Order: sequence, then structure tokens, then C-alpha cells
Amino acid sequence: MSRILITSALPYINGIKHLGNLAGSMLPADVYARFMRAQGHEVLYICATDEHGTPAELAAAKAGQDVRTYCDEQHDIQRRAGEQFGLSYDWFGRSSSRQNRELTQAFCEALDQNGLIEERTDKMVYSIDDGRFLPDRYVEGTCPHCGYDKARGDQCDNCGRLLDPTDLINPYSAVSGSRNLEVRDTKHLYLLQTKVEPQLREWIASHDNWPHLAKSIANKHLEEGLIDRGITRDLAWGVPVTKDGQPRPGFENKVFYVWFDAPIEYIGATREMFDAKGDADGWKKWWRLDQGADDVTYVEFMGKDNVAFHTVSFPATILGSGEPWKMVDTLKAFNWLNWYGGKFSTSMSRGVFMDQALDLLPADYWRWYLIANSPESSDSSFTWEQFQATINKDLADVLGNFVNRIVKFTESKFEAKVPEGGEAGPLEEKLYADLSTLIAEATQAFDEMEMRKAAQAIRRIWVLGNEYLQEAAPWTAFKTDTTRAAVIVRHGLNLVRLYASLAQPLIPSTAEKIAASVGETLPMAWPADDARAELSHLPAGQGVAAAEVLFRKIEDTQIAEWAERFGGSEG
Ligand code: B3M
Ligand code: ZN
Repeated sequence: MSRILITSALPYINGIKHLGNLAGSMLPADVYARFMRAQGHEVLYICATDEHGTPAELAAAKAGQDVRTYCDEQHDIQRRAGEQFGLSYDWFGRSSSRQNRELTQAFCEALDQNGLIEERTDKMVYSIDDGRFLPDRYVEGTCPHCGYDKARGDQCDNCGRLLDPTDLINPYSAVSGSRNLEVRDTKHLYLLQTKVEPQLREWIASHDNWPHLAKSIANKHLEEGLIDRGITRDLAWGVPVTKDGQPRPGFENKVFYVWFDAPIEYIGATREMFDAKGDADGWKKWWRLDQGADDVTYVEFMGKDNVAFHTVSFPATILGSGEPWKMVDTLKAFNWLNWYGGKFSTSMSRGVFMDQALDLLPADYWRWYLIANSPESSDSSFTWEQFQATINKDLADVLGNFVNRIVKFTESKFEAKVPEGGEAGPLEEKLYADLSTLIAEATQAFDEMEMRKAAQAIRRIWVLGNEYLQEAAPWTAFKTDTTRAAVIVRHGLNLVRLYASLAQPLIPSTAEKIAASVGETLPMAWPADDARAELSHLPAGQGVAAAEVLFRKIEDTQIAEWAERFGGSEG
């Protein structure tokens, strides 16, 4: 048994997340956490809302709320949506917590003591009418590259280029619309990443086991070379900047940049959890190498746009601190899940969002589709047609049908009990062999975080069960040889049991119903690759009871209605 620490990239606080966000970090992290727990490992799965930065302040202003109230509300909304999607976090924290504030300040002070922090003077856009600096998204204007007139200070939404607020033509304040702006000098803290570069290179080089996408993005950033990075902003909402535990002179009206404190919240959230349990030092055995974390395996899940922050910036913070922190062992990154070939967009409400999805169908339908079509080796696209086909075929026809058919047959012909007697024949021997190979494949795929492969192997296991039942035909055997029929039915019911245990990571609520139909409860142990043993668990005489319909087929009329409502169409 090992100790596995799992984090998912922290969903940003500015509104409920869409299915693309879910597919690219939180959901696969949950699937992996559930798989590891089923294997008997000690798992700590941590997530949180990422609450600082200009998008939070601006979204709060738009909602007419103060930013603290806005974050309180949005945090609860996201926590509930996560629960409803079956995301089995051990803790869902908040980057605005006291714990994260203390850790963030302590990291900066440690970096400062190691000579890795420098005060530099920057030129920034200042709004005279608003009486404040306008960092990042607080200033909008015309993009110097494409002429789009609503480009934001950090990026142009039209051409996608990264911008600096001072690049904008005809800039105006996003707060007041005022054009009464000037460029002023302002002091900021810089993290001297250039000085940490050798250590960072060595650390990344020692991790050639990372899945391909993460590794290639990390290397690309190293090739481009590291630059010193501004880690403070002229904002009111965020972690205040300190020196020796006091407000840092000249930085009283500044806070840390959101990307500085956000990853530290992985640690902060762990501390929130142990504090809530009254175990103030408990977090250390997960995060401090000198306090027991040296036997932890740490895995991070995230979308590809977050990789640089997790392979370069955050490690630079940790390495630069000179302190014995647990660092990531494996980093699993995802490409985009698109919406009909275009992007999901929070600001343009394009696509389906987590709350809306659950109004349409239960979580397991979405979980299966999103993992089976995971944007792993390339971007993938959501379409209603593909969603309908996947659900109807895999879940309704193959899995749901198998379970109901065999359990109902047992109810009608074997008094709703696992029948005894008879010996396995050639068909069963073949089943053992094929199944053992597929179980091993599924297990390896989950181990390697290959989500699509894992789903594929599981689908093939479901298909194999259907083929076995078709060929063995217990309904025919029953007429002439009830002992033979008993052997087949017993194998069929054990397959149902096996399906429940294999389904736990992917479709956990359905796994519970499937298990219950053969008298079992979750959690169940992950199956071994020995199918002969796996198909002999259910004791003869154990009662079975068909579940209500496991999956309802999605009708064409529903698809038409949803496509209309959510704008699912090309372009
Ligand atoms: N909040 C992801 C995003 O909103 C960002 C991840 C932080 S992980 C420490 O794009
Ligand atoms: Zn542009």
C-alpha cells in the first residue's frame, strides 16, 4: 500500500465551470483517485477554488457584490456542483484561506532570505479618475496586432496574443470606462527565476517519466529560457505582501500575483483540512520531506495551458525556498475538449456548464462520455450526436442491458439466488483467459493515467460478457440442462459483480446500483488479473434483485432540443 497525493488544477472562482474544464483536470483526477483507493492505497485528493486576481474582482463588480461575498457564494456553488458530479475530494479548499495566506507569505520571505527576490520599478497603466493602477484585465483597448477594440490588458480574445497593458492602443479602464489614463512607475517584487534555472533544469531532467504532453511543454519552456517574474500586483484583493511578518514597506497597497499563491494552495488546502480535524501538524506528513512525506507519490492533473506554471514557476518557488517540500512526481496534462470544433467559453456562455449538464442527465452519463473521449493525445470535440451514440451504445445497450438481462433471468428461473452446482466448461475457460488479459490492460491503463485506454478496455470487458452470454445461451440450456444453465448464470452474475468493481472509478453511482443488484456494497476491491478467481466470488444462494433501469437511452428529440437550447452546431 502506498500513499498517493493527487491534486487537480484549481478551478477559477469566476463562475461555474464548463464540461471542458471538468474533462481536463477535475474529472480525470477523481477517476484516478477512486482507482487508487479501490486498489487499497491511502489517497489524499485535494482541490480548491482559485479566488484571487483581476478576474475575481471584475466578476464580483459585474455581479454587484463585494469580492469576499462573491467568492463565498461562488465557492459554495462550485463545491456543490463538484459533489453532484461525484468528485470525491478529500478537501475542497479556498485559496483565500488564512492557511494559504500564511504559506504564501512564508514562501516569499524564504525566497527573499535566499536572495531570490528583487524590488524593481515597472511602468504600469494608471487611471486618474479611478485613482488606481489597472493591471492585467483592468485595462481594455485596441489590440496592436489585429485591431480588435475590446482586447484586454493581458490577452486579446480575438487573435489570442498575450499582451502587456501598455501595448494597447486607445486604452480605457474596464472599471469606469475612463480614458483619462497615464503610465506611472510602480514598484514590484520579482522572483529571480534565472538564478534557480540550473536547479530547475536538473529537476526536470530527472523526471523523464512524465506523460508526453506535460514533458514536451515543460521542455519547450526551458528551451525558450527562463525570465525573472513579477509576483506582485497593484490590487486590493489577494495575499498581502510582508517582510519579517509585517506589511512590506512600499507594498501596503499591493498583493501577490494570483499565479504565485494559487499553486501554494495545494498545500494550503491540505492544511485547511487537517486544521478542521484538529490535527495542526497532520498536513506535514503529506508535504514535508523531513516529516514523513518522502514516501508520498504526488500526481498533478491539469489542462495544457497550466503546465508551465506547474513545471517552471511553482517548482522555482519551491526549489528557491531551499526547504524540504514534496514536489510533483508525475504530471498529467490534457488538451482541449472543444465545443463543436470551437472553444467552450465562460465569457460567451458557449457550451454546457456543470450545473446545466446535471439538469439534463445524471452525472455518470457525462463522466463516461468525458473519460471515453478524453482530450488526451489531441484536442477532442463534444457533439450532441456523438454524446448520444456513446451513451446509448456503451451504457444502455452494452452495460445496462447485460446487467438487467442476467439478473432478471435469475429472478425468473433461479428464485433470485446465485445458483450452485456444475463445473466450468470450455466456454468459461476461454472467458477466463480473455478476461484476465483485459483486466490487466484496464489496470495498467489506469495506473498510467491513460484514461481513454482504460475506458476502452472496460468497454471491451462489457462486450465480452455480452458475447459470452449470447454464446452460452442460458435461456436455451435451461430447457434441457438446468445444471449447465446454473453454471452460466453463476458466471453471468459474477460478471455483474466484476463490472461493479471496475465501474467504481468511472461511474460511481451506477457502480453502486450494479453492486446492489447482486447483493454487494461499495467500496469493492479492484479485481486481480485472475478472472477465474474473480468470477467465483459470489456465494451460492446469495440473493439478487434487478435494479431499476440503469441507463435510459437518449432520444433524438432530446438531442434536437438540447442542440437548439445550447447552440450546439457547427461554427
Ligand atoms: N485557476 C486554471 C484556470 O482557471 C487556474 C489553475 C490554478 S492551479 C494552481 O485556468
Ligand atoms: Zn488581437
